[in-house]
Amino acid sequence: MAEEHTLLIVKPDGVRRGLTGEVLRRVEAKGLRIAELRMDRVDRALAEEQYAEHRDKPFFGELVDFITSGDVVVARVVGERAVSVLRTLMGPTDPATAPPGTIRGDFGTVITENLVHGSDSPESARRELELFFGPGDP
Ligand SMILES: Nc1nc2c(ncn2[C@@H]2O[C@H](COP(=O)(O)OP(=O)(O)O)[C@@H](O)[C@H]2O)c(=O)[nH]1
Ligand SMILES: [Mg+2]
Repeated sequence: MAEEHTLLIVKPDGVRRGLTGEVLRRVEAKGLRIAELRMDRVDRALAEEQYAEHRDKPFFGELVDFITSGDVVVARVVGERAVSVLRTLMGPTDPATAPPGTIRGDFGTVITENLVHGSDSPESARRELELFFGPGDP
């Protein structure tokens, strides 16, 4: 058993399009558990910290503008290998080529508006969960 915690964000496009329930349904149906959940608004400082690894990328400004453009839903998701299981449910970054059956593959075409964020490693998950939920569980 290797239960992990990871951060899920339903991005502003997902919330605006009424897909929050669909995303959470898939997470729960897969067998992961939603341990904490809230609707939130990401300010620029938090967005820049969350996406610090992308600071020098050409799309950084667009990414920060987008994630701060509307309400998001943030969740602490827990379960066996939760980090990689959530990433598999999400699908690859570009929804235009993400396979059908994945969240990104089923609901989008534009890379900036790819519906969901999920931590990419247990280390990222710890860092990002602390940003959004404060110190606490792993
Ligand atoms: N416009 C644009 N946005 C990108 C590109 N690569 C990544 N992004 C956006 O930046 C977010 C963070 O990138 P990354 O961590 O590499 O992807 P993720 O972990 O699959 O979300 C992605 O979810 C996309 O919304 C790109 O080449 N162009
Ligand atoms: Mg990432």
